[in-house]
Amino acid sequence: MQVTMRSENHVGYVTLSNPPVNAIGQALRQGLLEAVRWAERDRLDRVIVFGAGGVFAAGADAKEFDSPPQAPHLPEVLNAIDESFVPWIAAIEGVALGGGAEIAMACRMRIMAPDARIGLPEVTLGVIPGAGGTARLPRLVGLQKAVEMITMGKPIGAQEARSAGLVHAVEDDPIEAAFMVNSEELGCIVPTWEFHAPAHDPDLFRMARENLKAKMAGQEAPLRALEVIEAGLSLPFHQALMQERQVFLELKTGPQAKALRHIFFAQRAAKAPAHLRDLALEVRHAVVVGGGTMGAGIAYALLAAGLQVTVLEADAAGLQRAEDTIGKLTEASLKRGIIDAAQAADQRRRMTLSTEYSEAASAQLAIEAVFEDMAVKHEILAKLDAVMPADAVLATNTSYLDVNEMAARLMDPTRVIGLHFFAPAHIMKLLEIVQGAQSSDRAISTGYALAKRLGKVPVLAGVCDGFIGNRILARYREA
Ligand code: 3H9
Repeated sequence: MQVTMRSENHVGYVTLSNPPVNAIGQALRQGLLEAVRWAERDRLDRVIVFGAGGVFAAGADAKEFDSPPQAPHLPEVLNAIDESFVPWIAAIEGVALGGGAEIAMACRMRIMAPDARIGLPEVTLGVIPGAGGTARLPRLVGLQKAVEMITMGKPIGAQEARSAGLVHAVEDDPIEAAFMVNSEELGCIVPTWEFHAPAHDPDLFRMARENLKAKMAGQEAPLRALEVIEAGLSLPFHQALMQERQVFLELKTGPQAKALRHIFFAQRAAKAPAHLRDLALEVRHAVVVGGGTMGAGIAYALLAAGLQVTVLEADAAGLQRAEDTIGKLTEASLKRGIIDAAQAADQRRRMTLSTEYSEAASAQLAIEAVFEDMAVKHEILAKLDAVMPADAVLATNTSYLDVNEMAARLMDPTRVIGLHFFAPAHIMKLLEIVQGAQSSDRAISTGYALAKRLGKVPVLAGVCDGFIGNRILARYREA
């Protein structure tokens, strides 16, 4: 059962349960519709809907998008919630994305946990919201915010959602808070579909259109979403929903949505295989050898992920260059608002720059990122091998050299892997994990865990010239 219901003192508790992220497929839609009828039949005072496993719902089950839609469809289920005489309250933990956010918006009230996120990321899958998102969100937060959230697809945090008027409260325990809501207050809240649509603002749409053409060039869904929001403003609510649904269904089977879905599932499929998941060494302190462009970028990525980082360089000039480059990356993050001053100070506190290999003695991972010279790599790995704990992982960021040859001279070649970053290392998503002939499962697993911690997409490569990314690049250049 993907939707479970229970009631206590006339309060209904409806749990969405489709692990791991409560994706909304046919069974969940059916269960929700039955829950609406159950709550009405039992004349409950309110229904509190929440997700199992600390996640509200990650949206429609994108695995269903290749098949014809099966009833009941999400828009009709959500209309039933919105129009019900029993008020529903969404208690949001984890994420409420896409159809998950649309469920929440069809409820009379929304309460979010402080670390939860809500949003309509449909455009990132090449579609637009298909269950009322383009009609309900502008009614709740106004045009500007709705256009931004729907066309850019970026979820927002609880405080921002509260300021925007998308949620009514931010509480540590949203289910308990939903139980505590005063019945009279709840009874006074108008169903979302009865809210007035905001007034049309042609300038806002013109500017948004220009912005999208520049920022999301070539992508169909963001511009179609904009059209649908605009057209919906002058339509009665249920007609706005119908035109939205039509565009959603059209885009869903189109080539852009198919390609973006393929990328989404391919990236998830690239994570650690089951037999490697629990073997990783816990990395708290990492060493980066070489503070050039690549090394500094790697060091910054590790700092941004909360690790203690030591950068080793050959001499004082190298140290100065590394410090300057990392400093510039910090400044850029500060300027773009990715981190605040306190976080920048914390990153600086966690960084050490040194010429002494003894600084690596307490680290669990070292990544060498010096220039491509086998003799230099041998020397560095030997020095690390001598000072680091026996179970520490030694990684090379080489782009072309033979990882097996590097491992062969060490006392324990099983602890050597390649961790091939792409420039700029703190931004590019791909991380190639290069498996040597003798690399241990533990070392490979540590590579996967690091990729997850850094928010990167890991891809396992064998030892060969250029691994995967650079081989693709070579063919591309040839063509
Ligand atoms: C939509 O909602 C349309 C509606 O408007 C209209 C409908 C009518 N479907 O990423 P993870 C799987 S469009 C199916 O590794 P995390 C994922 O494949 C949707 N499966 O975890 C993986 O499976 P496996 C709009 C999904 O903690 C597992 O869950 N929503 C979906 O790093 C764990 O995922 C979105 O675009 C899905 N929608 O991140 C949100 N989502 O274990 C897309 C996840 O077999 N999802 N799975 O490899 C995300 O952004 C992230 O998955 C999330 C969790 C942040 C939720």
